[in-house]
Amino acid sequence: MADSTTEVAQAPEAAVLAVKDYKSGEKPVWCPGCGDFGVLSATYKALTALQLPPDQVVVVSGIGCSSRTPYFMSTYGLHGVHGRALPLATGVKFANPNLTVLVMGGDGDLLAIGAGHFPHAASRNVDITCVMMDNQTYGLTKAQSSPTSFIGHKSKSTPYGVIAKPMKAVLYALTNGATFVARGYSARPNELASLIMEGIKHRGFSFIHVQSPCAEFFNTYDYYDEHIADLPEDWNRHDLEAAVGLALSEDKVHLGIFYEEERAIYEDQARQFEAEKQEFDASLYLQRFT
Ligand SMILES: Cc1ncc(C[n+]2csc(CCOP(=O)(O)OP(=O)(O)O)c2C)c(N)n1
Ligand code: SF4
Repeated sequence: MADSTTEVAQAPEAAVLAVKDYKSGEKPVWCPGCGDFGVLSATYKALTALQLPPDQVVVVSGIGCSSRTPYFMSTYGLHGVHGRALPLATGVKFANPNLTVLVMGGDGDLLAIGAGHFPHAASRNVDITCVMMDNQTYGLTKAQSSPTSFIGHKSKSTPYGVIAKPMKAVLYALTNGATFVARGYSARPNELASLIMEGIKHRGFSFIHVQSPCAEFFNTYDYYDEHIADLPEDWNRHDLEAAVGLALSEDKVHLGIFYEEERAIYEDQARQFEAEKQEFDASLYLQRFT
């Protein structure tokens, strides 16, 4: 019988996961040039860099072109109800805190119908990573304006142009208690991959705002190629006031990590009461109503 040294020497090396291991085999149904291709590619790269087993990852989405992302990944996926990706993901993470949980969806899904859920996921600091593909329109339903559309933007739902001030996604995340806030651009998938990777590694609610143009209905590539700027090299990502100030006033569209903070995560805090929990006796409970 071989001794233990020989056994160790002969043990097969752990398999290395490659980008192909995160692909489901379903070809994305997005239009040619859609920014969401860049986001998907960046997500594959981030998961590969972290070597996360696909069966330990859950991608949760709502409804929209961007929310189709789970179909194209070999991880677990949950294509849920419009606007409800964050509460669904919170439930998944609570049920099994060992999983890596991503929320992937659009500006319509997360900032219009889903905007009421966003602050609560952020302030609770649930350990999930939310990647918002912001194309400033509703792509799936064919080009209505969204909460992030520019003032004056003419669409089927705003034929005279948008008159509402656009929501600032980064500011919304910062002021509601997100503990990791970053912005990327779908046309820079390598940088975006690093941001997603950092977001996943961060313990707490990570929000990654991605400018991801809709090539079909609102092609903003030229605009973003011109307006994108990196955060200053000496940017202090632990200064909340500076991050809020920049997000409020920026005339460029800054890329990088705006803010990061360590704070207790909700699922840990909630579990501290587990020792005190008692078996639930339904008959005793029902007696209260007899
Ligand atoms: C309750 C409900 N209301 C409205 C819709 C219609 N609807 C489907 S997707 C969508 C918006 C999608 O926009 P966004 O999240 O920005 O995704 P995109 O398609 O642009 O990626 C809307 C309004 C729906 N499916 N369910
Ligand atoms: S409609 Fe727009 S968002 Fe939807 S797949 Fe086409 S380019 Fe992408």
